Amino acid sequence: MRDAQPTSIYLKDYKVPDFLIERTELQIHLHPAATRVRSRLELKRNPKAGSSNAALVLDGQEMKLLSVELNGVALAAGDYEVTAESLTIHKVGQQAELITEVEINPAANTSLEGLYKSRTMFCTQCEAEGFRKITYYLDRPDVLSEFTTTIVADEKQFPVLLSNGNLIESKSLGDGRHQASWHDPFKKPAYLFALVGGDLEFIEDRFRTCSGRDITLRIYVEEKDLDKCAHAMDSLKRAMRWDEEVYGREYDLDIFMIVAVDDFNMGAMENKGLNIFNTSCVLAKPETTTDAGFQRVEAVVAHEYFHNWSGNRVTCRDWFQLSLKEGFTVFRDSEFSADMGSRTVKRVEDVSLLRTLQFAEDAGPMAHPVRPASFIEISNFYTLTVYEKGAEVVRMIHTLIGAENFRKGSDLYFERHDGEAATIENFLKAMEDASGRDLGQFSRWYSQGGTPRLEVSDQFDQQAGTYTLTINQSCPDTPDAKSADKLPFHIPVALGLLGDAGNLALHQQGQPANNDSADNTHCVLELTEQSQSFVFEKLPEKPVPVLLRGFSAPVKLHYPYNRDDLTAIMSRDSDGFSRWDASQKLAVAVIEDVMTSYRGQQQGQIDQRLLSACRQVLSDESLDPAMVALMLQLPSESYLSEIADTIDVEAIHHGRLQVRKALACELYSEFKQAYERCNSSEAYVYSAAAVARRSLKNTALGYLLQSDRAEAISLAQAQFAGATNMTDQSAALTVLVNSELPGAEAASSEALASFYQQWQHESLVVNQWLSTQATCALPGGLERVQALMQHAAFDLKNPNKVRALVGAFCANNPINFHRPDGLGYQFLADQIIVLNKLNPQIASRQLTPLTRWRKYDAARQKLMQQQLQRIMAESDLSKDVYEVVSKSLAG
Ligand code: B3K
Ligand code: ZN
Repeated sequence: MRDAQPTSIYLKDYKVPDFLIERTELQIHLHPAATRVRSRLELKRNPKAGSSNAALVLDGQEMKLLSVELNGVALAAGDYEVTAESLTIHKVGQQAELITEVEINPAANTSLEGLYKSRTMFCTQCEAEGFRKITYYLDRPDVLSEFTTTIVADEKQFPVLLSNGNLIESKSLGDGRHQASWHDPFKKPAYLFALVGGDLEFIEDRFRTCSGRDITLRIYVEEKDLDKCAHAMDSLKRAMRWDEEVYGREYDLDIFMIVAVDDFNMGAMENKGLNIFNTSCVLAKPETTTDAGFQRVEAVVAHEYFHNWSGNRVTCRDWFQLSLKEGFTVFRDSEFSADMGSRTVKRVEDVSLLRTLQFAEDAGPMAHPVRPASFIEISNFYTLTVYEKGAEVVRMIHTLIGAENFRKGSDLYFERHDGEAATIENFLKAMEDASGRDLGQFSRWYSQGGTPRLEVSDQFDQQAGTYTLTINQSCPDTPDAKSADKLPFHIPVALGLLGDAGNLALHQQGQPANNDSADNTHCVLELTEQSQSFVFEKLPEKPVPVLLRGFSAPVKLHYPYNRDDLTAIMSRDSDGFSRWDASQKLAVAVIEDVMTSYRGQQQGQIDQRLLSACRQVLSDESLDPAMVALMLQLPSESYLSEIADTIDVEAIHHGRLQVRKALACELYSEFKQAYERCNSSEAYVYSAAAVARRSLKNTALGYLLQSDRAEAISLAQAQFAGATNMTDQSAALTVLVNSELPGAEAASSEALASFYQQWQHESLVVNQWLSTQATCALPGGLERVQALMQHAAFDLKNPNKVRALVGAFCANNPINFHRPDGLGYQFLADQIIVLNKLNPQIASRQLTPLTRWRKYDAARQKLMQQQLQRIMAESDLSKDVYEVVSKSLAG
């Protein structure tokens, strides 16, 4: 919490540290309210620092300093200076040994940053700046040290004591306490430190690395969760193998541990050798976990494991470089998931997320470049831009230089910077050196914020058989720069041309013919100018351009497709992503028709082309059922809001719903058939094929319940009652809860009660139950959520519960959250004000929906601003909340 106006930190002010810490020895006596931390640091002056007599300034917060000893001499109070955020010692020589002792209070730590209690165990979260709540330290990622950690605790209450690296000693102290010592041979910054103490059980497995070393793998959980670890363990082994095969990366310690904790601010954390996970990202079994949950576990386990190289062995010089590890690692985990399941499905999921949420971030008041130039609170910059857009930027490098050069570049990067704290320039340089390509212009993707916009026009010369595409690029204003001051990006635009019978051969003027390539119907144009034309020759007919195949760049592309063009792409293009994208564009156009009628208080007509395209997709049994499901799912209200200039909450909700209902009624028997075709009684397996079938089945069920046939209710009830896995059970619950059919209300209440009765002891399943109700779009949403806030199952101190109820309601229930009287906004502000004191990171995250006020009508804008101002007037605002609220209100 702050005492003065928080200040910004700038990338341009980066300075190397004055001191380095060669070795760090910690002795930690765990006690809920009074943990003692003794730290022994071997310091030396940094030869690269300018000053040779600078004072030693250590970061430290929220702790009681008990003693300071420098080179064997206890310091008197006058020899050092302590503030709320630092410990300064003025006279320090070339080398020094510093011993400090502090006392901290983990039980009172509700921010879940530093050392804290989750249920009965102790655990830590240090990234980005949590280590400074454990001891005084140079808490910055470019100070890498060799850590030895001894943990002392009550033997009965905390039989398991873990830290990074290898266990070097473990013994009983004979007085009811025991201790364990861990040594991590790899130098690391403090943000990768971890400690766990608790009454935990584990499952164990082994992995033999490519060079023949045997690694012990353990997943630690509370005893009740031991039956939910197998999927994470399998995922871990697959990720380890994949990283060897695809990146040549081998694991380096003798043991790799994962610990599951229930109170966690995000998904998981890549601490060296000791990953700490939110239970939601590690526990999975068919009865309690949906397919989406299984997928998330696989992806997050892989992501954190991949950080061992992209993040830990090569770390970041400063927090502005965050995307160096996060963008790259998201790209790595997303390729891993693509290889494990369906590549096209994974691409569609990633692009949907990016276009819905990252594009909205890019257009909002917190927009920032992939490498921000400044921040007030770094925790606010673990964003979709740094992660997902950062991954798209790495993907574009992969597209531009090709898979082989990309691998050479990553090898070079890891080899050059192993054991170092690197920058984004270092990464780009390795890619340039490996490929011989100049990425100078490309690097603007890291420094210019906002989503570029491409305007495409075309011209066909029938006689000459030439087709000219002209692409103009621009990028809107963002807080970092005005549109006019932004320089053109280097943008790969993947392309195909579609003729009446399929994809046409491409002969690009001025380019060598690519006759020997396996596919001469696909190419990647490189846009580098503000406006550029590309000419294709020898075309027998005017083609439909299929632009941005595979979503080759994170941009908004505008081309005047007509609806027949879109149905042609949907049915004939060779790129699965583009077929899906065309289906979404068509659906958007049709929903927009209905929205226009809704505004004019007329009954809208649904364009028959959408109905017949959906009918065709539904009946084509040769298609991957997962893709069929994705093509049938209408664009979400959040996506429709993102692409709107001004968000018309009611028109979007009712327009989309009307199209959904029309499809449900008109295609009832097709949906029913698809449902039956995909409904199997075989035991649950988690495989791409089985997930795909369940996805289509449950998408079909969703439509059936939006039809006018009351019989659909018994279908959902039967699925709910007979389900042997959570995917089917929760899908049935969700469709019942959202149905307006006669009889649905009673069926829904009954199902909700029985679901809770069945699963009340499974916290993660209860979260699902909370979310399902929080996102129910029927009238009365706020009242339902307010009642659930009082339910025994809810706990404002647990981030998963907050996300499941408050987060789901405010972000994913627009028609109820944005009710015209503003009570939804007031509700959110009430929660933020309480959370600001309990857990600033969670408070600031939950704020997002209010920050988007500029996109709404005048009346809503005013109501949202009022709530932001109300939060701003609170005393004791955390830096996290202050930054987001002040930036949202500014300008
Ligand atoms: N690196 C962590 C995120 C830490 C967030 C700190 N506020 C998890 C991840 O991206 O893998
Ligand atoms: Zn990460």
